[in-house]
Amino acid sequence: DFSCIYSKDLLPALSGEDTTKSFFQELVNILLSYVCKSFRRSSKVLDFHHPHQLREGLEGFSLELPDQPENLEQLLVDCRDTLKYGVKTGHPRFFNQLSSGLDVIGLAGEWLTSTANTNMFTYEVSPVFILMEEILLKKMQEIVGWSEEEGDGVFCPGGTMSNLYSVLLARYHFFPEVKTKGMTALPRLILFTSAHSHYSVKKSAAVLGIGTMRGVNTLIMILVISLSLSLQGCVPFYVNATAGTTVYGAFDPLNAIADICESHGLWLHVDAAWGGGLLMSNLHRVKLQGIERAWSVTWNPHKMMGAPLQCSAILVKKRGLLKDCNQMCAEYLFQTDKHYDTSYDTGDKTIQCGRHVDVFKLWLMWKAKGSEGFESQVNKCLENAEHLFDKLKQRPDFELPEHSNVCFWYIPPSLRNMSPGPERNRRLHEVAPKIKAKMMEQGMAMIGYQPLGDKVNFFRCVFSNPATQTEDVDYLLEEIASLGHD
Ligand code: ABU
Repeated sequence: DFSCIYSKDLLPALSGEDTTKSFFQELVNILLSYVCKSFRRSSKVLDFHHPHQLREGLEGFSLELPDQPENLEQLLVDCRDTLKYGVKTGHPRFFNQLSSGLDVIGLAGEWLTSTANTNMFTYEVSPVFILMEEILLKKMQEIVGWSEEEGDGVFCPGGTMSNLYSVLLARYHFFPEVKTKGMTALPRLILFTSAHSHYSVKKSAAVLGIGTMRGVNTLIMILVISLSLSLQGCVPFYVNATAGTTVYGAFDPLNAIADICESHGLWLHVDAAWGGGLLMSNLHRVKLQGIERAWSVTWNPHKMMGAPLQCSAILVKKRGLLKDCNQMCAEYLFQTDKHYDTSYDTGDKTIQCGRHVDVFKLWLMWKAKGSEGFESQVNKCLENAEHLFDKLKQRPDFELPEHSNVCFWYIPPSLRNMSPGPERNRRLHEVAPKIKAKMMEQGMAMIGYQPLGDKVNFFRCVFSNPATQTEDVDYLLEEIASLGHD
């Protein structure tokens, strides 16, 4: 009974050890019950409530902050309720995001990381994690195909930050004076990315004061635009190619883009945040052929490799560039007269100061599965995608464009005999959001949708959850068809 016990009774309180242990035992029971429930197909993916309902407080679950301390019984109830009203992203029928699944070893790693509660800036406070980061980065660089002498990198808070690093480093590589003189010392810079690339590339250009970019649909456009811009006094310097676009899962032809970048002296970045996981698979890595020619690569193990959020790496071919570009030599942290090899004080390579430990969970997962385990996991995700694709092709009530994320429309009976045109598109645009709303109210599965270019709202089904089986894919289709039937 924790109703008369308060946080002040826990460690560091004198004789708080036993109470602390009991409190954690109870909390672990709550977490374990949630973990088991997350994998149970009979349990809901979510118990949806509108923001105002959650805000007002449900069944005694209040989000308001008190002036007086609450007892530990109440805190445990709050923990249970927090999980209850959240979304079970590890559920086999959660298809909503590129990052999904609940890897038990990864979770254990995350728990340990939080317990250690340290900071990744210096070796003196993070000796083991700093070395683990070095070893993981080396391994990933080797898998990308860089030589022993090449390669540097850092784990970042997400793919957007990794992409930001790539633009920052490319700019510094060509114009090191930017660090001290700023953008006014530079000519007008131009970067290229395809229309389907992740919006973070555009955001990076805005954040870094470049403020301009061209969306290019074909390779030849890079060539043509690049030449014409050079004539106008602008300096093209960077091309982002995507290996696994966010919506379609499409792969840019990396070798062809690398040829153009080489002939024009442009920095080639490959955003493999989503598709990077395929590098683990001998069967599927062919889609990323040419990635070894990139100057930088974004790769998010929290996507297809199933590491718990967050786990994203920026890999940089040129050693030393990260440090030269970002180091500020703060003397209170990065003293040069320490008694160990201070090249391991890697924090000054980053644009952050404090940095969360994102590496331990991935390191532990790699130990637990081996590279081969990741390969099977990735292959399984692709098999699920193929299964869905085959099923959709056999059904008259679904239509799909051809892409490697499985994107499709459900066609309700009332639209099946309508000829293509604006009216059909207008009505089809409303179908996916309506089905998703019903799906969320019901809570048994979850999938995302979006419009793109000239295409009206369509579903995007992504596979990164190793718990998902073909029966879950079949369930999803039936669920959509039954919710969408008019
Ligand atoms: N940063 C891209 C994540 C997008 C998604 O999960 O749908």
